[in-house]
Amino acid sequence: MKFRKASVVIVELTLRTPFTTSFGTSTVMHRPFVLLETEDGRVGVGEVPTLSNPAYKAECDHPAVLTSLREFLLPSLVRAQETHGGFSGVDEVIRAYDWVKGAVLAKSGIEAAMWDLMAQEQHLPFWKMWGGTRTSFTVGVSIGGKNIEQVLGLAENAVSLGYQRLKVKIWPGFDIEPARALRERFPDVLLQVDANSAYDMTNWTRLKELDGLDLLLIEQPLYDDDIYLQSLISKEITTPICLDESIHSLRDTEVALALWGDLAPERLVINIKPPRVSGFTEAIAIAKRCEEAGVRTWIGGMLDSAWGKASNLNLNTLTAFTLPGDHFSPGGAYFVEDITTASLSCTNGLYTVGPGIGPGLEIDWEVFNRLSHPQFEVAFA
Ligand code: OSB
Ligand code: MG
Repeated sequence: MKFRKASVVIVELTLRTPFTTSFGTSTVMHRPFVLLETEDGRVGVGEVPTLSNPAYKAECDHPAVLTSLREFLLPSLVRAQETHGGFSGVDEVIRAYDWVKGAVLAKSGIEAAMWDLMAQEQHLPFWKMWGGTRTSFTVGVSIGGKNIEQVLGLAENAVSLGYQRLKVKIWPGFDIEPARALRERFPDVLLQVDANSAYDMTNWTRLKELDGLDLLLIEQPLYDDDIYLQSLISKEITTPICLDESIHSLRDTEVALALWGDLAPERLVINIKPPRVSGFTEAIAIAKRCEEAGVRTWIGGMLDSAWGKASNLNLNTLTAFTLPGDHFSPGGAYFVEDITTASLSCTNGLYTVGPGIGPGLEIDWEVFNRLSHPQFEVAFA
């Protein structure tokens, strides 16, 4: 495959329901999309699910992603094409920019665009390319509310639509009460909480009060860059700890497996977000390694557009991803207007993949272009 041009645009997506986490409330997302154009005129699309600033973690903001793409990643692709004449597949694309440290979200946008081109060339849905077999599976919702009433309202709506798995955002002072209220209201639902690293070594012990509420897991209680301290507190709290922010690669996963040791199958869970681990290739490698170690995993979301969500849902067909992921908004569609011709839908909390090429949905170019702010283009020789 030979490229003619890469362009990066920012698509402005407005959330239907504002989303609150320990690091703030999001309403409008400015999303870089990588458009890779081949010499024969096909276009591959990759979303980079950025947030408005680096409060979730480093380099997840759009200014950082744009810089990495413009200054380092896309120029590396241009040089690799000059040297090798083209790319035979996704692995060769990854190899072109592998020398860049970090920039996991930015890298994932290029990889996703390349997967889209490969899918178009092979006329296959992602799930078939990835060897998925489970065509129907349970999906969950992530609730980021400002107060108990709002959380209960969003949960009520999700459960009435048939969702059987809820995740709720917590932070110091807004933790035990919302979790207890949800558990009392929904005794049988799969319930988990996400702290987005809002606790530290002085106040985490408060979370021990969550043991007894039969939670599936506590996501990222401590520091975004820590694995070790979370492995220590995991020995003192019976609810499993799930790592999100601190896992970027298979190597990070190996560190967690080693630190949890024999406790890993029972006490460790990994949230695998493809963009946070540089792309689908690494996401699959992590899931398979965890499956081998008997450790549970699931696919997290980043309030992605329907394009990104549909791609992640294809990944869910691999049985190595054992728990339901974050894929649906409790308030209905995530965005006032999304960029695909059809919206994502599921029945009774179950999603079924279809025969559609790539993610299984198509870009609505009228909406995409109308919501896009062009940023830059990189020409290939
Ligand atoms: O920590 O999982 C997170 C959204 C933005 C940033 C971080 C996180 C989230 C979510 C996922 O909770 C929400 C979703 O995409 O459904
Ligand atoms: Mg999380």
